[in-house]
Amino acid sequence: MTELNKTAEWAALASHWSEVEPLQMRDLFRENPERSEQMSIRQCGILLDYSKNRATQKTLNLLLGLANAADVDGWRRRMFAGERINNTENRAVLHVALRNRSNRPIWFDGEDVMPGVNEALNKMESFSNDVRSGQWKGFTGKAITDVVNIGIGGSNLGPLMACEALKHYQDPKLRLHFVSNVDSTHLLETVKGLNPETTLFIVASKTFTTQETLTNALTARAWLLDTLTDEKAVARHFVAVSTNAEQVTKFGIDTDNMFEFWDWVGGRYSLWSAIGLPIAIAIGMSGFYEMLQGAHEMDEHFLHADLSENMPVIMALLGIWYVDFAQARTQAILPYDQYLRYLPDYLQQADMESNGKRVTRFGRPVEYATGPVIWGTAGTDGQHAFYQLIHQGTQMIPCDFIIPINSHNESGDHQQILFANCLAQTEALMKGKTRKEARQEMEAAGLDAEQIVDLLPHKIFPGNKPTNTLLIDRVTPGRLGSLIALYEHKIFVQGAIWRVNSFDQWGVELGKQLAGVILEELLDEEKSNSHDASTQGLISYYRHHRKK
Ligand code: G6Q
Repeated sequence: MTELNKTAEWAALASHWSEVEPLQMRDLFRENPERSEQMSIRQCGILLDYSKNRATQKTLNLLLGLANAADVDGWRRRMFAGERINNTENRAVLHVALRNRSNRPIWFDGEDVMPGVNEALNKMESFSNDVRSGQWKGFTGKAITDVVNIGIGGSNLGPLMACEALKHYQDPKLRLHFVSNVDSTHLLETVKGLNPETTLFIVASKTFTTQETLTNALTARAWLLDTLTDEKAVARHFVAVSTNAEQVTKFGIDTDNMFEFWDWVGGRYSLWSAIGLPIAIAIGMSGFYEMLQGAHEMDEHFLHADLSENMPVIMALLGIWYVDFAQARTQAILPYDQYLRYLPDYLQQADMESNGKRVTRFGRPVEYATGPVIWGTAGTDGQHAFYQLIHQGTQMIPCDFIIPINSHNESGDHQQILFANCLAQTEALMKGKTRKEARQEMEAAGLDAEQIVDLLPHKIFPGNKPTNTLLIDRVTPGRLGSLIALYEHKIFVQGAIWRVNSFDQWGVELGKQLAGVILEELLDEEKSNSHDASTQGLISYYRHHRKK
């Protein structure tokens, strides 16, 4: 198979970049009044305006040629058909089944997975209803007031992000907390002030072997028993979400209190499964179903729409355009909504763990850049911090601006100000400020000729900075579902084109192994001193100062 960067499609794009590089977006808009209309897609309650990109129709055609050559159509069909496309773990990738609200059969190894999916949803429904209504009682007969999710990575970021995003729909009497870091401060600061009699812990771990989660869960158990003293209390205050019944039992949680999912659900794609239990408890199962429905609508769009009108595909292709042909190394996710403040963190994991890969799925080193660094923050805060570098730094940083038109917390003119800021940024990033405009502005402000000469280079904005703008009506469970599914499929398409396996995470597994080795040596001085001088020195320093 020809290396990706040796294909005709790749070569055409590489030479096309030299045609596009000198073009100014402000000229493209002037020359084509239809540009915004032509470069927008409306789907699943999301308007994607991708016209502020350094791309022409020819660019899109060439990118679509690359997608066709990579058989993106075949890959999307194979994923939905339950093929084992996660080849290094020999697993299918079927998070789409978890939100398959059409309930049409989805086959894996000759078996329809939908009855199992529905059964798991029913169990979540009945449990979340019981907790919300107060029917589920703690050991001393009191209703639950606080739910603490203990999990990390994919078993934390999804429910954390979604519970924050959908806070408006929560009953304030039932509080949700998330503990992920193995630093005891995280757990102990979280339980400070909580009443063990009314606290429920959800231990969320796909493997149920993750050191951080199990350590936190054991400490939480001890905290509970410190007050409730009777081991039997654990059954009323601990539930587990996992694929590993054996380890759950070993930990001491009854499998009746276990919510199952399957190895064909990747950790970072698992908030649609029982890992979403905190979301169901927070907003109710009807809200959770709405979120699944929103994601399902995006799945249908992704699976059936022509690639040229396909929202995730277009976003994926533009991403590849910048990473591989314009050498952009990072991408910013900028949600203009406080409720979406954890979305950049969530997408950071989704994208970087999926496409942060250096070999193809066949094990050959890639000869081109793959996943970019994903980062960002919510609202106007970033404008007063890092936007400087986006406007006038030396790197190209493509940005996604995501904003709802309506706020759940309308108050005075806040929402208009927020919206105006968002659009003003995308416009300024595209247009920039020319020498002439900067000069005129300073003249109008009454600066003298000498000051103008000195300041002019600093006041020029090159513009031509690429952005996507995504508008939604409001942050609802349904729209959140569509938005997350949009990014999941974008990541999938990029992985398909880059020929990487987007569904394994050997780098994460490495961390899990390494910590175990050093831990033993920290605890036991007799253990081998087989590290490099730096690591060994740091271990000795630690031992010495811990003793003191
Ligand atoms: C996600 C990754 C990783 C994983 C955590 C927690 O795709 O695999 O972030 O979710 O390491 O793993 P457990 O759920 O098994 O505890």
